[in-house]
Amino acid sequence: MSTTDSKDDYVFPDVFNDPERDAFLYGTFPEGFIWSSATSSYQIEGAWNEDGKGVCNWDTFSHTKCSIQNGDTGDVACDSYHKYKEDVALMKAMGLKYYRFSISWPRVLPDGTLNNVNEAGIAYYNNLIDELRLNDIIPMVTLFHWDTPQTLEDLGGWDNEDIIDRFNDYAEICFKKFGDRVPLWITFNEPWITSVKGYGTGEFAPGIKEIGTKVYRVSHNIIKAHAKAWHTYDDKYRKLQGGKAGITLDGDFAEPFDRSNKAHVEAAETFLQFKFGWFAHPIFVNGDYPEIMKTKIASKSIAQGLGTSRLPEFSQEEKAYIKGTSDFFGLNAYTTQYATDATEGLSHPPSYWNDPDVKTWQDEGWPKSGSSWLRVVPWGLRRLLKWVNDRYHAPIYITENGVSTSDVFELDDQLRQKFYQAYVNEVLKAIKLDGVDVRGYTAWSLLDNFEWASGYSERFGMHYVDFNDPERPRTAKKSASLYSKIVKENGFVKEL
Ligand code: GBH
Repeated sequence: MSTTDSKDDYVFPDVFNDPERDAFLYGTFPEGFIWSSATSSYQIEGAWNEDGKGVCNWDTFSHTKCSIQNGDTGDVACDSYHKYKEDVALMKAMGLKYYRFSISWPRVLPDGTLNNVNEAGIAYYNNLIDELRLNDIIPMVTLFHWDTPQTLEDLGGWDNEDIIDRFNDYAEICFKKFGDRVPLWITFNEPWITSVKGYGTGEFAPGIKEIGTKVYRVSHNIIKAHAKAWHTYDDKYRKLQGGKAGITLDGDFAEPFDRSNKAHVEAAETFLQFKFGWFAHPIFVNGDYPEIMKTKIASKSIAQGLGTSRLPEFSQEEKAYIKGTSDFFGLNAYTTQYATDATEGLSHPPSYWNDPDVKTWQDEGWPKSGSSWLRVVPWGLRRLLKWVNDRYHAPIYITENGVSTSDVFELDDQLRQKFYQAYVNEVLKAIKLDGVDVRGYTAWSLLDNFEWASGYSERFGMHYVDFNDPERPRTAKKSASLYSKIVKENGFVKEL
């Protein structure tokens, strides 16, 4: 059998029928391309109350009845707090060059402040980093992947602007303690989620439902906290440590349903501005929100009888301080939506969902995964990369990309193998054919883990984890060897 045939198996010929767009591209990635896989603290560590760790918002949320599917919690998760050496060995076996993990803020600072530094927490991350370096794996570290110290959540969390200084203190202690061995820092993972799911829909911790108002204030504070931490790195650590610091944003790509319809094209753009632009425009462009957000939210707020816009404003000084505070664009990408214009009008109470006047949906024909929101659309990633590149002109690190299956024991994970083959190939096309500056790719996830409100019912791992076994054994799925082959070949080499 020729390899062309076997590659064809991976490009979903059954559902995607644009031969030019979906054709497989052979070739290799630029020299030094970063190949990585990712996890996050609450999703894998467990040891929720061990060795002096403080309580986080997700401990509280998952211990509250009916928040998480099947009553699951991250109390033990993958037990990576005790099994990190095994995790590193799995990456080593795959030939991965980088590992993206996150630090649990309350494991380092149990009450969220410098008043109490947990040496055992610092030791844990030192050990993990040293184990990685010993195995020639470079750490890419996220400071905030959604686990806020409960003490700070109790004071209003991200809706209380005091948290900006607390976050800066936390970021600085991490730079100080770990920065000699960490060349890449990510301040926030997907602030959109913290804001919209945490304080808007209430699906995620802390479970607050103020989707039209608080979400805008929360994001405002996160943007300022990000900028402050970046300046701290830039002013005090960059010269010494020589690393980079940036932010990771998430979002689905929005494809105009009909590209020849101007209203659809504008709607897709508006959707992307409300999703990425909300954070990326201030940070990468001019220190301020996208015009379309400012106009829409202000006019709706006034019509809703509010005296001022629900979208807060940055002062001139803040704009200058925020602009240019990311050394790269961290991108988490999973899926795509179709978009058209829609007249949502005014809602009472006001809502982030209605503010853009856009309707989105997914094509029923796109392959499903184990998550209701995630349909497999490889070509959307290439378009998204181009969209980000054209607007923000920063080197792009894909900090997450992956697919879920439902909770079944499956080692020959066909869907995930196809997914990685096809999506990574779209990244290659973005680089080679569109000239997009992509520097790295990160697979989500190394391990099956605690999938937030879905608990353990959705599995994203390249390694199967048995959550019923107290030892939490890990077993490689076939996707691990497929991804490992891509990494070793630095792309897709045609075998003759
Ligand atoms: C990432 O977020 C997380 O960083 C990671 O921790 C997580 O495990 C992983 O992905 C897999 O979920 O239809 O409006 O409800 C995922 C990003 C998930 C983006 C769900 C938007 C649905 C939006 N997203 N999502 S909505």
